[in-house]
Amino acid sequence: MLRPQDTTTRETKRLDGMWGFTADMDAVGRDQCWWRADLPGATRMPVPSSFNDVLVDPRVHDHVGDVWYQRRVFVPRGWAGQRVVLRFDAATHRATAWVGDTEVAEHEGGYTPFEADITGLVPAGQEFRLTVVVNNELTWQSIPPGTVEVMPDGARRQRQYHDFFNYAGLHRSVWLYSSPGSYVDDVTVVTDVESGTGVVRYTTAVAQQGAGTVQVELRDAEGKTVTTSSGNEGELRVPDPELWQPGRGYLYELQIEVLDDDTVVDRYAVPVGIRSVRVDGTRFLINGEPFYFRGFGKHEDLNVHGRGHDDVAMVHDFSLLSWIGANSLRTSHYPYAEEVLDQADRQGIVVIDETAAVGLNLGVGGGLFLGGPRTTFSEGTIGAATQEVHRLAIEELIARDKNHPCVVLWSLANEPESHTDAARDYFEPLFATARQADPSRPVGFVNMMFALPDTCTVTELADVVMVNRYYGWYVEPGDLDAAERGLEAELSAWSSRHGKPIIVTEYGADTIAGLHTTDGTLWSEEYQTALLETYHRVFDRVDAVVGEHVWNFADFATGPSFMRVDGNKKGVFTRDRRPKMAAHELRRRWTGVSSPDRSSA
Ligand code: BDP
Repeated sequence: MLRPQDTTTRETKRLDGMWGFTADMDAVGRDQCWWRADLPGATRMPVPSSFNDVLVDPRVHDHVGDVWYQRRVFVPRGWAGQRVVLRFDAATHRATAWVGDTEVAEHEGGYTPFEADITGLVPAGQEFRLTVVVNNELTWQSIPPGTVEVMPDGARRQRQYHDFFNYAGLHRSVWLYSSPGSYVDDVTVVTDVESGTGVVRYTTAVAQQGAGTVQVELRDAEGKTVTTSSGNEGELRVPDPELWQPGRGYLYELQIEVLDDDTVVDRYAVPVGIRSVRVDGTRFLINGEPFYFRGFGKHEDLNVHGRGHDDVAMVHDFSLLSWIGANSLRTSHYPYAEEVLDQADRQGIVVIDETAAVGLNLGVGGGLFLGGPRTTFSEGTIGAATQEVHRLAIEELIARDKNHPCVVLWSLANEPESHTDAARDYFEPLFATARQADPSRPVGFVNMMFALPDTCTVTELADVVMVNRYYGWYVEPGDLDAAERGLEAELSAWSSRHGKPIIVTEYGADTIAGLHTTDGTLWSEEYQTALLETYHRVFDRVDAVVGEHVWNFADFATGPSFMRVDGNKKGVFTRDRRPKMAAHELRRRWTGVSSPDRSSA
């Protein structure tokens, strides 16, 4: 799905800012048709944001169910005769929207966009009441899964199988945009490098094209025309191209025009990074060169904002990535805002793009927290309905992110159960879905320690091995010698058994910033640093390891748990982005620079 864009034929209007907001504590809003009038008891709520931490009200913070958003919107006078579209970048985890009294959109999944063509519902120059109900419940039919428990006093409590707070709301921008009636509906760009020549294959879908023709023009970063072509699909060849490379996000722009005779009916532009991605034995190649992933699993998580997108915080995080020498990140554990991928495209940060399928593993959450293990894959738990939601989520993710050069690998799930035949049955069709939606990128999933090289039933389907390992923390806590032995033995086994590149997608230790000890005890900054060093020694000895992503970039909020002290503290930065000692160690390893470095100050 294409992002809204201002061009000579299109206009956008962001509907961000203050909205009316009511948490539907008694679950009566749908029956009482709250979209038909002003919301009862509405307070003001900023969009984008998670609603949970904005108001100081534990009932809102922990609310399970519906919340309602409402505002008035003007359709600009100048949009008469245009197609008018309402678009939500994300509503977590599902939403229904009404324009006036008319339902216009319904969407499942908290991290991918959806839109509604509302042309004709409201004439240009007039206003309308926009109402959205957002629901945050996690069930066996949602990604991620969960269960809602009703307490004796009627209170509803969310049970979940993942380790981050269940933030919800309108997390990203809401838009009204115009386009002509005949418009570019979709563009797919796949690039390659063949004997030094850049190849840009494009396919366009034009809605109501009629007799119109498509003209494309590839421009370089200075805006100079490189080459042109016509037709709904084609191949452009760029001799001696500036490649998109890790650390150097060079972008061309593919300008697409729908022409009716000589008149430009619609115009849309897609940034294009020319690069190739391939897996060859145990190597991960970008532009034919072995690539080594250095970076983090992150979260979209910030004090007060929750998971609400914020450009200021995003640019700062990318600046920290560059300071520390990271070249990549994983969008753990859900698709991030498109602004993040744009920034990564421009900064040359390589991205492992993950779906929201986290917690498909009842042996962990179930065994530890819910009174006895349950069967993960079954019709009463994660079954055919979940799989269908998961399948759609994969398709929506790829449809949204397919044109970003930064994305080099799809991650279909984080730490699902993957040592059973049922897991294999569940995942096989999903890998097929991903490969069909995008034959150009490798596909994988993130493995958890319960499925080892000889027992994992899903790795065979993947192009790379991605593993999260916690030797020295959850396993052999405090014993880094044992951790070193265990990790090396296991990574060597993955390498010899599967012969695929290995990315260690999580490793780390909870660390209270400011806790220092002489003997490097658990939770201290010394222990986090020593643990990372231990892992790095092993990575440097196992050839098939092609990447290290520390868990986590920054401390982040979680649900209540006796294992968490005000959230997960495995951040290399604190939640307000101050470096712990380990940040300096990583910077030394990844850039060769010892900090603090004030040489340019
Ligand atoms: C891994 C999960 C991650 C957790 C991490 C941890 O993938 O979401 O936050 O463990 O426990 O199992 O810190």
